[in-house]
Amino acid sequence: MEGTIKRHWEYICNHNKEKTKILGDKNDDPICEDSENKFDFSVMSYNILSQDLLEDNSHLYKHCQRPVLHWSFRFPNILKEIKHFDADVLCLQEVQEDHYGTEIRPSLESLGYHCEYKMRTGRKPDGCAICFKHSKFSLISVNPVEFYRRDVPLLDRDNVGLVLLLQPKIPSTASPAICVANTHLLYNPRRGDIKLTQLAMLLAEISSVAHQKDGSFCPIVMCGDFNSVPGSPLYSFIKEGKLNYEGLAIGKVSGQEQSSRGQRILSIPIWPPNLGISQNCVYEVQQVPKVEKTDSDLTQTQLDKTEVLVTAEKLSSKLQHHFSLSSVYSHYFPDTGIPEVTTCHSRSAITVDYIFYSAEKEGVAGQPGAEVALVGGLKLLARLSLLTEQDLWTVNGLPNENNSSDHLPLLAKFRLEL
Ligand code: KL2
Repeated sequence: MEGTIKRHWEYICNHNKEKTKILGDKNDDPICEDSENKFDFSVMSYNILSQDLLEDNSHLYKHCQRPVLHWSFRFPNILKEIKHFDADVLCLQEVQEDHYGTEIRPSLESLGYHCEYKMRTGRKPDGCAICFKHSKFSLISVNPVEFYRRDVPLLDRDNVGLVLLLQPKIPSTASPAICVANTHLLYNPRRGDIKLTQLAMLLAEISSVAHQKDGSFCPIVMCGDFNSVPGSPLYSFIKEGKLNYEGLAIGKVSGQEQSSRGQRILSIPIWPPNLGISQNCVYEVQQVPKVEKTDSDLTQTQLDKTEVLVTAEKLSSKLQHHFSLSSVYSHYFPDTGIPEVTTCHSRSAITVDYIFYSAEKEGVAGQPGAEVALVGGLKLLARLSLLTEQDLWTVNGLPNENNSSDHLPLLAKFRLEL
């Protein structure tokens, strides 16, 4: 058809390297490609553009021909795309509740998906969905996350996340569960303080869901629209597992906009202690000061000392998390250095959508006393190539006749070695 744009599968060349077996001495175990001891699955992350948000922000879609903006035109296209790619897991954002109930969920169910949904709080029309193929997984747990907190003034926005724990269906072999998270972080380019706190809340929930009995984490896939660009402090925090935000302006966190005129510097700490999330992005167990005597026996001076200690501990401008996460995409075309884009409309063409995953690592896992907690590894097999802004303007930007959101779907194929 005229105006269609081709995306191809990129197979990731993995010059791998003998796998380090941690358990036992089964060195006679053949490590071959067609081994039975694997579980392959594919994941799509797709912001499908809620119709209400499209209509509220109609200035962003002036470049579009009117008919392509109707939901009755867009939804069949989106469904066709989902059906065509046939991913085992779908992480969808901007899923409008009324459309979810009447069309999206029934359609996906008839394609063999089990669907879970978390609507945004407040009066927001949309939410995040995670759908998975019955044939591939069974559901262990559903864990919605609300980033709105009545008791934390900073957290006055209605964004949400959703974390599922899924059990791969494999004959005869035991498999760890897989933790799949989906979110759509706050858009406001100036409020990096809120974005980082929302991310910390999602990471804390993932920690709690992915945590296994032996203290390690099961494999993790974290998808979504993070409203932050590659290389930004928020993005780097996800990938590096640490961030020193001292002196960082709140408008610089996401990298969506250049100017940080008149912007506040992030406070230390970013979120208050009553959120119950540590600087390591895990839920805090209620900390009781370790004192021999009961509270009533303490003098005021002793209490002051305790407080000072607790405060000193918390006055660090460093964030951490325990996962080692890789991005499915590399965000630039290797030959030209031109950026990939995941969203394109009249005001911007940038990457804000990601599929992050806990990558298989050689040698590190199982080292006694390793600093980083053990995270189950996935191998990236392939990804569906993204496009440049220029590619997209040759088909009139987004949405267009064939691509019915202002975002592109991201797709990855993973392997879990058992
Ligand atoms: O970046 V987005 O689009 O995933 O494509 O996330 C938000 C924005 C989404 C949910 O809040 O609505 C879009 N200017 C541009 N886009 C906006 C604005 C705005 N002022 N407000 C919301 N969105």
